[in-house]
Amino acid sequence: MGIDYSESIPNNVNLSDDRKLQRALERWQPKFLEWWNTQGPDGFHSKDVYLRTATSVDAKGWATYDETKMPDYRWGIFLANQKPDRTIGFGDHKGEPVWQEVPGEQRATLRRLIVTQGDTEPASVEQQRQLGKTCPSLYDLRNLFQVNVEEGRHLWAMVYLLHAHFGRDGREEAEMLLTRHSGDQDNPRILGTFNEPISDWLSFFCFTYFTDRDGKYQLKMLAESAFDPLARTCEFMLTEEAHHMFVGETGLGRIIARTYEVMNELKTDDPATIRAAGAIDLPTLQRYFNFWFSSSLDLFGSDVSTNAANFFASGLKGRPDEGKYDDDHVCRNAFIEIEKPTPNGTGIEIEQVAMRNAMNMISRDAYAADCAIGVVRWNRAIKKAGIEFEIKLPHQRFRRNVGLWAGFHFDPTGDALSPEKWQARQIEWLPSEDDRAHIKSLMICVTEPGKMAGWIAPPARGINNLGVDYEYVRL
Ligand code: BYC
Ligand code: FE
Ligand code: FE
Repeated sequence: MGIDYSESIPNNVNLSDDRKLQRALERWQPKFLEWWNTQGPDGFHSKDVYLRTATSVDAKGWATYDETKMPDYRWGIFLANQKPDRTIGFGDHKGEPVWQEVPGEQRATLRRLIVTQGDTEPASVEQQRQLGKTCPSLYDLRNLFQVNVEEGRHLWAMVYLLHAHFGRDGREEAEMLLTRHSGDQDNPRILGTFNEPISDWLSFFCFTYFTDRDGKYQLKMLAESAFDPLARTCEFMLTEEAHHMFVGETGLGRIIARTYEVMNELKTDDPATIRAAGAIDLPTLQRYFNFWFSSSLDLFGSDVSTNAANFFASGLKGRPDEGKYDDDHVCRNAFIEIEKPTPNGTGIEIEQVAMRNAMNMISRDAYAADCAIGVVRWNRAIKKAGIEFEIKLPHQRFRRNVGLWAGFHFDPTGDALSPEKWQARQIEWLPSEDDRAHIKSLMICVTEPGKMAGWIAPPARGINNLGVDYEYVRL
């Protein structure tokens, strides 16, 4: 089905056939725009940006590119095509037809999941609100705005589900998605990472690499859902998400490339000399990775979770790429060994738990393996440049605030530490005031087409076959 652009809300869900739903969404639309204007990218509302917009859900050619002012972006509601005869792929209801309506007994749980997903989308836009002012290039500025408008569309995707399937409660939740704000003392966003400030571009690239990747994995799990409209919504969101992964991976790769270029030019591995040359030394990068990776691991919830077991049993949320997990998609009598801290916190012991209860941990492991792929690639490039340094993702036990390891202390290799040792040594592993001050000092706005800030290498190519020096944002 094509997308109807003559409607005030572009959609492929036949919105005009349901006047009540359409009117409810049209009432939410100005509130969304008001939110965008006050909480979205600060200072760029009147600028033309080279943006892609979804125009069909066809795998080939689903987007068109155009110069658009962000407040005029056509945020719409697009679901992947319905698969006839799709059945539930896992849990107690495996093999039964998927649901087109929300079963009464699942209503509250499903609403909570959709609200949690929806809450992260505008949160990230709020976190990134000020970044445009310190863009390292017009190319990067455009990519930031592309990510921002698409996170805005992801909010629309969840709001559509809330309005279409959850009645008055859903409409109230949709309003609240615009009134919680990232970092707000009184009314913060739901999940931890989405209240962390993103005030520099190194953090932005770490966020798109590590935290948007949590998005990718959570969307993959929800794309397995027995609630078919949710599954189809998430399936299409994943198409857009691929670009967010790309921004993170290439952004970090370009920073690393610029760093080893400077190291080779100056024949040094001294962080102070590298910094003085206006680049980001690799140990500082490592500390930022430690921060964002550990924070993003928390987003998977507790390692052992009755919530997760219920989500799986009832068919609400599967494992990422459920089909890839062996033959057992019911996991009723399956067990798995997990590591957990001994009661006094100084050791590690093994325990058998029901597989269903360990679904968060299983998904987190798949996510961590995906995070490691880019690291291997970067290390290969570093080695090829003749430099001896290996980036390492910290151990999953490092700096955790959610799950079994929360409240205990571990170094990046996973060895237990006393609280005193942790206090004394964490500065080695996490961004220090000094690191942050250096990164901040590099954040200078570069807006001449094709020019890059000195701490990041140019990209290999531009957007949609245009040159790197194309004027992606007209300032
Ligand atoms: N911070 O049994 P537990 C994205 C809460 S990112 C604060 O341990 P459960 C994006 C939890 O909500 C993807 N609170 O975990 C990325 C629960 O509260 P309630 C977002 C946390 O429920 C970049 C309680 O602790 N999507 O799309 O099995 C840019 C106990 O929960 C945290 C989703 O997350 C935390 N880190 O799993 C833009 C999918 N972790 O319910 C976008 C929907 C847990 O007892 N959400 N809590 O009040 C879920 O599937 C689950 O809620 C979670 C938690 C996986 C988050
Ligand atoms: Fe998103
Ligand atoms: Fe994203």
